[in-house]
Formats: sequence, structure tokens, C-alpha cells
Amino acid sequence: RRWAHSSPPFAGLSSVTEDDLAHFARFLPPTSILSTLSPSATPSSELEPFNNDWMNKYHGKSTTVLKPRTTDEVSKIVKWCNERRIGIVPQGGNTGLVGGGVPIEDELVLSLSNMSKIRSFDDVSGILVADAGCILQSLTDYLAPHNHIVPLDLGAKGSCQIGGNVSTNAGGLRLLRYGSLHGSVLGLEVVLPDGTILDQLTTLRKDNTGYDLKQLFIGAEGTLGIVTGVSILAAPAPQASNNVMLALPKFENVLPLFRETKRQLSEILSAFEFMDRTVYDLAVKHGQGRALNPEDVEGANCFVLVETSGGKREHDEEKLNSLLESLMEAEEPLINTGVIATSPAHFSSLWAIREGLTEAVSKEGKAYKYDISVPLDKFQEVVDKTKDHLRRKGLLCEDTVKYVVGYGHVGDGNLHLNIIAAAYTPEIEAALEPFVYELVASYKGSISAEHGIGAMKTHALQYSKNETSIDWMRRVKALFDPNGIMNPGKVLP
Ligand code: FAD
Ligand code: 2HG
Ligand code: ZN
Repeated sequence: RRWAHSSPPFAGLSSVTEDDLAHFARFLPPTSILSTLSPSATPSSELEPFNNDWMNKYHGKSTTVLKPRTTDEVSKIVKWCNERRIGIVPQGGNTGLVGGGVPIEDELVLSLSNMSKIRSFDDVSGILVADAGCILQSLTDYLAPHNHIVPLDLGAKGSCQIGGNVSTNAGGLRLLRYGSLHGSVLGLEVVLPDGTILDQLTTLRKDNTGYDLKQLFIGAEGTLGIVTGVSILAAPAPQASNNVMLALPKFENVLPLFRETKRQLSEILSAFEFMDRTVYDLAVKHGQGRALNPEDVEGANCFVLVETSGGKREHDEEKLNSLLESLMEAEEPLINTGVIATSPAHFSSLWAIREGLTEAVSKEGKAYKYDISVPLDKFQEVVDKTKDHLRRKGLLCEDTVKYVVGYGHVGDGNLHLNIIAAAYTPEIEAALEPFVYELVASYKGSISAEHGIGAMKTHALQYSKNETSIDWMRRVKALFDPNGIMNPGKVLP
């Protein structure tokens, strides 16, 4: 046996060997095993997508990817790895933005992509039970003819998996309306680090029978076990959806606009998304959605995308139109203009601008992503202070940091601060950290609003969690995973 590592958290963890592969081959078909070690070795290029993250910022050295098809197979793999002390990285769609879904060293990657069956759906209760590897978009497509929607939506919906969403406690574009997964996930099936299957796949809305263990796995980023099944409360599909892109002359208007929009739209408001002018221009430059007309963007300092979802088209349109009228006719208008979607294609193209921001940013350069919760009135201040700080350090120029941009979920107090650089360099990282984390802590904010901690922010956890909390997190981890095989090096410092 070859012990691969000597330093924490990899101390005592061992590498996958050919003997291990022979064991896996006893219950997995050849198509479920990708390994550069196997006698019929997989070319290492085939492992690249599993070893590198979406941003191409985090790189692992795994030799082996397993793609089980059933919970039972997952259990057998995990049991063996626990006995052999092999580190496991659960991987869903690999769209995570904090390096949580790729190995750090040569951990085994356990991909859920072969577990993509819908187990049941009840169109009266709206409860959907699905394998963890179901892609979010496929669940949306499945529910559409049943007049339901997944209570979660995000730009990565075409690739991310429901198990990955649960494991990151993803927020996204619908949280304002449908709340967090801590509320809408009703049950989970989890393979624990010793291989035991914890079946809590309940379909009950109410169940106060002691500790709610499933909550521990929502947002655990694969450090406590492997989510194999999810029971989730789908929402009735709205009968009418509208959206409008509002152009604002200054950031200071965002808050009063949010207040007024909530007051007037009340129950039909389903999204209130912010983007600054710089990132809007990048979206247009990189072909995301259809650009607004030049006269609509003239003088705009930032944009807000408002969506309504309701039960009656005429009623909702009337409310949205009267909101627009009152905003435009005010003595000191909060907006320059509003572009209201006039067709389903127009509706999608306005959303495509917002949903395409992450992709536009990645096409422009290498992004340092800070996904933070701060008071709403500090969104612009955070962007400006970061920009000033980089300028003072002499790092704000075309060949280092090109842009500092802000966008995000105003309704949830969640800002996405993106620093777009020509390359990932230690110099830029040293300028940004701990600067950004200290700034967030000064507002008593969160250093991770919705993306998680992953590999990126383990050292920064202390800015948002006190010693006692981190200590109890460690105890929970040790209780579930005493051998430290589950996603080593992630979440905990
Ligand atoms: P992965 O990236 O594969 O994994 C993420 C983490 O979960 C890893 O730690 C992994 O080990 C663990 N994991 C995955 N599957 C399992 C499982 N079955 N059991 C246990 N652990 C598991 N996030 C938001 O919150 N809101 C957004 O609006 C949003 N928009 C995005 C837009 C784009 C274009 C991109 C690229 C990303 C976006 N994200 C967003 C981040 C990301 O998509 C989400 O975090 C998503 O939920 C990750 O799902 P995944 O299946 O890709 O998980
Ligand atoms: C979003 O809201 C995602 O679009 C990604 O959470 C944020 O690109 C980012 O930083
Ligand atoms: Zn987001």
C-alpha cells in the first residue's frame, strides 16, 4: 500500500491503486470506471474535465473517476474508500465557483452523472423525488407539462445537478420568491462516509420528529456524505410571467426602487436583480441576450431586472405598467427608462443578459469571484473601495486587473463582486485577500452568500464564523467522517 500524503488534511489518505480498481470492477461496469491506472488506461485528457473547475482556476490530479448508477453502488464505493482511506470528491455538474467540486491532490472523483432518474412526482402535493445527478434544466423540463417549476433557478441550470445544488445550498434567481433550499428540500438520501445509506427521503411537508438531520447536508459541499436522492417541493408554475429591464441614473436609486417595487408589485414580484453598467456592457460585448436600444442605455449607471410571476396576465401587466408609469412620472424619477418584454422571446433575451453575466465575465478574463452578503446600501461602496484599493496598489490597468464589477441578487442582499484580471496571479490575490474579507467583516456581512466555501475560502471562514461555531463544525465533521475521506481540504480550515 502506498501512502500518498503526509500533511493535513491529506495525512493518512492513500492513493487509488490497481488493486482498488480491480475491486471496483467487481460491481461497476467498465463504462463507470475512468482511470489512468487501469490496464486499459483512460487517456488523461478524458479526466481533465473532472480535474479542472468551471473557471479553470482549480486543478486536481485525480487518476480515477467512478460513475455509479445506483445508491447501492455509491455505498459500496464509499465503504471501500473508507476502509482504504481514499479521499473522495463528490462531483455534480462541476459548475461550482469555489473549487469545491474538483480534487486538490489525487482524490477519487465520484461523479453522480449516471444517476439521473426521476423517482416520483405527485402533481397534487407538488413533491418531486429525483436522483441527485438530475440536471436542473431536465427537472424543469419534466415538470413543465405538470404545471410545476423547480423552486430554484440559476444560470448554470443546463449543467448543474440537483445534488450539487443541494450540496452548495445554491440560491440563484428565484430565492426572493421561493426561499432557500433549507425550506424547499423535504428529504434526502445520503450515503454516509462509512457507506451506510441514510434514508431520509421523506415526502412529508411536516415532520417534527427530532433533529432534522438532512439540514446538515444542505450546503455541506460533500464534506459529510454523498447526496444520492432529493425530495423537493416544486412550486405551481406561474400562469403569467413578465419582466422589465430598468435603467437607473445612479446606484443610490436602487434601494428606493426596490422599496417602491415591492410595495406596488407585492405578491407578484419574483425577481429583482442588479447589474452595474460595466458588467452590462461586458454582457453585450460577449453576446449575452439582446442589447437594449442605445437610447435606453444612455446615461444609465446601472440596471435592475424585475420579474413578475402571477396568476392572471391582465392583472399582472396592469400592475407592472402602473409601476413603470409612476416611476417615470415622479418628480425625481428613480429610473431613466424601462424596457418591458413584449414577447416570450424578448422575455428570455432580457433574462439572458442577466444569466449570461458569469459567462461574459469569464470570456473577458480571469475572474476573482467574491460572493458576499452585505447591507444593500453598501453594494456600490464595496465595488468602489475595491477599485480604489487596486488602483492605489497600481494594479488597475489593462494587463493586470481590467475591471471591477458588481451584480447580484438585491432581493437577497447578495452582491457578486468580480475582479476581472488578465491572469490569475499571486500578486493580485495578495492585494484582494484579506482586503475583501476584512471589508465584508466590517459590515458584519458573509464571505459566502450562496456559492459556498469550497477550497477557495477555507482560510477565510473565520471572517464570518466565530471560533465556537467553527469548533462545532469540526466536531460534526469528525462525527460523520472520522477518517476525513469526504472532500478533504474543503470548507473547514
Ligand atoms: P459541483 O460544482 O459539481 O459541486 C459543488 C459542490 O457540491 C462540491 O463541493 C461537490 O463536492 C459537492 N457535490 C456535488 N454533488 C454532490 C452530491 N451529490 N453529494 C454531495 N456533494 C456533492 N450558484 C448559486 O448559488 N446561485 C447562482 O445564481 C449561480 N449561478 C451560476 C451561474 C453560472 C454560469 C455558474 C457557472 C455557476 C453558478 N452558480 C450559482 C454556482 C453553481 O452553479 C452552483 O453552486 C451549483 O449549485 C453547483 O452544482 P453542481 O452540480 O455543478 O455542483
Ligand atoms: C449569479 O448570480 C451567480 O449569476 C454567479 O451566482 C455569480 O459570476 C458570479 O460571480
Ligand atoms: Zn448569484
